[in-house]
Amino acid sequence: MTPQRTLVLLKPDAVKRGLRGEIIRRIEAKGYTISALGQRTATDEELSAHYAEHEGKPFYPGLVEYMGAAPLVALVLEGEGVIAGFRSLAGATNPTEAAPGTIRGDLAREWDLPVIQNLVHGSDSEESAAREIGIWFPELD
Ligand code: IDP
Ligand code: MG
Repeated sequence: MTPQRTLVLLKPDAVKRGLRGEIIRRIEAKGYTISALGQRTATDEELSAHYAEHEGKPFYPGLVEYMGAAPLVALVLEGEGVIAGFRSLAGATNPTEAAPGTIRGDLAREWDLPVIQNLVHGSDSEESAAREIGIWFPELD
Protein backbone atom coordinates (compact mmCIF):
# COMPACT_ATOMS: atom_id res chain seq x y z
CA MET A 1 0.00 0.00 0.00
CA THR A 2 1.26 3.50 -0.80
CA PRO A 3 1.88 5.47 2.40
CA GLN A 4 -0.08 8.67 2.92
CA ARG A 5 1.70 11.78 1.61
CA THR A 6 1.46 15.48 2.40
CA LEU A 7 2.92 18.65 0.92
CA VAL A 8 4.77 20.91 3.33
CA LEU A 9 6.21 24.35 2.64
CA LEU A 10 8.81 26.03 4.85
CA LYS A 11 7.64 29.55 4.07
CA PRO A 12 10.04 32.45 3.33
CA ASP A 13 9.98 33.61 6.98
CA ALA A 14 11.26 30.17 8.05
CA VAL A 15 14.13 30.37 5.54
CA LYS A 16 14.99 34.01 6.44
CA ARG A 17 15.02 33.26 10.15
CA GLY A 18 17.29 30.25 9.77
CA LEU A 19 14.65 27.80 11.03
CA ARG A 20 14.81 25.18 8.24
CA GLY A 21 16.95 22.86 10.35
CA GLU A 22 14.82 23.22 13.48
CA ILE A 23 11.58 22.53 11.58
CA ILE A 24 13.03 19.58 9.63
CA ARG A 25 14.44 18.23 12.91
CA ARG A 26 10.91 18.16 14.35
CA ILE A 27 9.56 16.39 11.24
CA GLU A 28 12.32 13.76 11.39
CA ALA A 29 12.08 13.35 15.16
CA LYS A 30 8.36 12.61 14.73
CA GLY A 31 9.36 9.80 12.38
CA TYR A 32 7.98 10.92 9.03
CA THR A 33 9.90 10.18 5.84
CA ILE A 34 11.00 13.11 3.66
CA SER A 35 10.62 11.79 0.13
CA ALA A 36 11.24 15.04 -1.80
CA LEU A 37 12.79 18.38 -0.84
CA GLY A 38 13.76 21.50 -2.78
CA GLN A 39 14.37 25.19 -2.23
CA ARG A 40 13.36 27.88 -4.71
CA THR A 41 11.48 31.13 -5.16
CA ALA A 42 7.84 30.36 -5.96
CA THR A 43 6.33 31.69 -9.18
CA ASP A 44 3.01 33.57 -9.34
CA GLU A 45 1.56 30.58 -11.23
CA GLU A 46 2.52 28.14 -8.48
CA LEU A 47 1.16 30.42 -5.76
CA SER A 48 -2.14 31.17 -7.47
CA ALA A 49 -2.68 27.43 -8.01
CA HIS A 50 -1.60 26.56 -4.46
CA TYR A 51 -3.78 29.22 -2.80
CA ALA A 52 -6.76 29.13 -5.23
CA GLU A 53 -9.17 28.53 -2.29
CA HIS A 54 -8.17 31.91 -0.79
CA GLU A 55 -8.52 34.03 -3.94
CA GLY A 56 -10.75 37.05 -3.26
CA LYS A 57 -10.09 37.10 0.51
CA PRO A 58 -8.73 40.37 1.93
CA PHE A 59 -5.38 38.81 2.87
CA TYR A 60 -4.85 37.08 -0.53
CA PRO A 61 -2.67 39.79 -2.19
CA GLY A 62 -0.49 39.97 0.92
CA LEU A 63 -0.29 36.18 1.05
CA VAL A 64 0.99 35.87 -2.53
CA GLU A 65 3.43 38.75 -1.97
CA TYR A 66 4.79 37.15 1.25
CA MET A 67 5.14 33.70 -0.29
CA GLY A 68 6.79 34.87 -3.52
CA ALA A 69 9.20 37.52 -2.25
CA ALA A 70 11.99 35.16 -1.13
CA PRO A 71 12.96 31.48 -1.35
CA LEU A 72 10.89 28.75 0.30
CA VAL A 73 11.46 25.04 0.78
CA ALA A 74 8.92 22.49 -0.48
CA LEU A 75 8.84 18.95 0.93
CA VAL A 76 6.82 15.80 0.49
CA LEU A 77 6.40 13.81 3.71
CA GLU A 78 5.21 10.22 3.92
CA GLY A 79 3.79 8.10 6.71
CA GLU A 80 0.60 6.80 8.28
CA GLY A 81 -1.60 9.74 9.27
CA VAL A 82 0.98 12.28 8.06
CA ILE A 83 -1.60 14.83 6.82
CA ALA A 84 -3.23 15.28 10.24
CA GLY A 85 0.05 14.56 12.02
CA PHE A 86 1.93 17.39 10.34
CA ARG A 87 -0.99 19.81 10.90
CA SER A 88 -0.79 18.86 14.54
CA LEU A 89 2.99 19.49 14.65
CA ALA A 90 2.40 22.87 12.92
CA GLY A 91 -0.29 24.15 15.30
CA ALA A 92 -3.05 26.70 14.76
CA THR A 93 -2.90 29.19 11.85
CA ASN A 94 -2.57 32.21 14.17
CA PRO A 95 0.76 31.86 16.00
CA THR A 96 -0.56 33.69 19.06
CA GLU A 97 -3.21 30.97 19.41
CA ALA A 98 -0.95 28.07 18.43
CA ALA A 99 -0.16 25.83 21.41
CA PRO A 100 3.34 25.75 22.89
CA GLY A 101 5.07 22.61 21.64
CA THR A 102 3.94 23.24 18.07
CA ILE A 103 6.12 24.77 15.33
CA ARG A 104 3.97 27.90 15.13
CA GLY A 105 3.42 28.08 18.89
CA ASP A 106 7.12 27.81 19.73
CA LEU A 107 8.75 29.65 16.83
CA ALA A 108 6.28 32.17 15.33
CA ARG A 109 4.51 35.30 16.58
CA GLU A 110 2.11 37.94 15.28
CA TRP A 111 3.38 41.08 13.55
CA ASP A 112 1.54 44.20 12.41
CA LEU A 113 1.32 42.92 8.81
CA PRO A 114 -1.59 42.23 6.42
CA VAL A 115 -0.84 38.50 6.32
CA ILE A 116 -0.13 36.04 9.12
CA GLN A 117 3.49 34.83 8.97
CA ASN A 118 3.45 31.36 10.41
CA LEU A 119 6.50 29.52 9.03
CA VAL A 120 4.88 26.44 7.51
CA HIS A 121 2.15 25.12 5.24
CA GLY A 122 0.74 21.59 5.40
CA SER A 123 -1.95 20.06 3.17
CA ASP A 124 -5.34 19.76 4.89
CA SER A 125 -6.79 16.63 3.19
CA GLU A 126 -5.81 13.78 0.86
CA GLU A 127 -7.37 15.67 -2.03
CA SER A 128 -5.36 18.85 -1.25
CA ALA A 129 -2.17 16.82 -0.78
CA ALA A 130 -2.49 15.19 -4.21
CA ARG A 131 -3.29 18.54 -5.84
CA GLU A 132 -0.46 20.40 -4.06
CA ILE A 133 2.18 17.70 -4.70
CA GLY A 134 1.24 18.05 -8.40
CA ILE A 135 1.95 21.80 -8.24
CA TRP A 136 5.31 21.68 -6.44
CA PHE A 137 6.67 18.30 -7.61
CA PRO A 138 5.01 17.56 -10.97
CA GLU A 139 7.72 14.96 -11.63
CA LEU A 140 6.33 12.81 -8.77
CA ASP A 141 2.87 12.46 -10.32
P1 IDP B 1 -3.38 27.10 7.26
O1 IDP B 1 -2.04 27.54 6.69
O2 IDP B 1 -3.31 26.93 8.76
O3 IDP B 1 -3.97 25.92 6.55
P2 IDP B 1 -5.29 28.76 5.81
O4 IDP B 1 -6.62 29.18 6.36
O5 IDP B 1 -5.26 27.73 4.73
O6 IDP B 1 -4.37 28.34 7.05
O7 IDP B 1 -4.58 30.10 5.28
C1 IDP B 1 -3.44 30.06 4.46
C2 IDP B 1 -2.44 31.07 4.97
O8 IDP B 1 -2.98 32.40 4.79
C3 IDP B 1 -2.15 31.00 6.47
O9 IDP B 1 -1.20 30.03 6.81
C4 IDP B 1 -1.69 32.41 6.77
O10 IDP B 1 -0.34 32.63 6.34
C5 IDP B 1 -2.62 33.24 5.89
N1 IDP B 1 -3.88 33.61 6.56
C6 IDP B 1 -4.95 32.83 6.83
N2 IDP B 1 -5.95 33.50 7.43
C7 IDP B 1 -5.51 34.78 7.54
C8 IDP B 1 -6.12 35.99 8.07
O11 IDP B 1 -7.25 35.99 8.56
N3 IDP B 1 -5.36 37.12 8.02
C9 IDP B 1 -4.11 37.15 7.47
N4 IDP B 1 -3.51 36.04 6.96
C10 IDP B 1 -4.20 34.87 6.99
MG1 MG C 1 -4.58 25.82 4.53
